[in-house]
Amino acid sequence: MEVGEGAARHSVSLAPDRDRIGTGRRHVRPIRSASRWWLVRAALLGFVVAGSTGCTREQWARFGQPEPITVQGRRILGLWQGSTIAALAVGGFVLGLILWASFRYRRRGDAMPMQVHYNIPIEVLYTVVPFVIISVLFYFTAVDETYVDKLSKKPDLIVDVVGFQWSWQFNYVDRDATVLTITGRPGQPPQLVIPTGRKILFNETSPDVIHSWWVPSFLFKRDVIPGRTNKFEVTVDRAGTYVGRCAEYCGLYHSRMLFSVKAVSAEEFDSFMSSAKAAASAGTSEIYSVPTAGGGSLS
Ligand SMILES: [Cu+2]
Repeated sequence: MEVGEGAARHSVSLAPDRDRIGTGRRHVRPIRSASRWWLVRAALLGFVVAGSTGCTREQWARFGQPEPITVQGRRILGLWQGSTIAALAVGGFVLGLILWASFRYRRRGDAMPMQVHYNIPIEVLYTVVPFVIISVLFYFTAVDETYVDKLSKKPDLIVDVVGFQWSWQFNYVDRDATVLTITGRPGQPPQLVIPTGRKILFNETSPDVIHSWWVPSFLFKRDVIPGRTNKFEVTVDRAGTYVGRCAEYCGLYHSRMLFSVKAVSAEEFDSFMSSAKAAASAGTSEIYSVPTAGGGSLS
């Protein structure tokens, strides 16, 4: 009798639930005007936040990157813009689906929604589509990275960069010999002068720990590693003075590893080299030096 009573209770308790299970379609209603009003308010808030940053249209188009001043930097900016647009498109699409499903199929009453199992075409789709997206991103990244890392057989200027605790040294090299050295100190950041429109090869070395040579306007940084020489090449096409810094935490005075890059015309560069060499030879400069018989380079 007890078993029979239990079975009866069980069957009775199921009946109301079964009656409440809906088909899913029966309860679908369009988004109410209150929900739309929330969407409008969210969009307005977005416009206010965007407008209050004070960014120009060009700055928005660069998605936060500084204006590039090198041929290679413009290529990097293009990759960054393409990747960001792809990320925004994917993110916006996914967010839209989440919001759409949340509003359209939100809970109404106690009815249980239609229960479904996996859907093979959809499973295949959301496995294949991300793979296609990362393949496209990988392709453009590989192509642009190869372009940025390309070195000329005959660069117009060679600069050996030495990152040390805690400043920088720049050695201008001509026919495998250093012709001028600029040495900075923590409170006395060095300024590297380079010509515009010329291919400049940088050779980086470090006598102590890992540093990272970074000029934000180049949209580029490269680690300076003890025991090896890292190379890269740039062609600066805009004159001006640009800040540089160490981008790898390297010790107590890492924050004082500042320097600047001054890009000038070829004529101005030639006159700079002459005057700097003259000052170094006369011993009137603490920053500039020319090679002596005893050497003196940090590298
Ligand atoms: Cu450093």
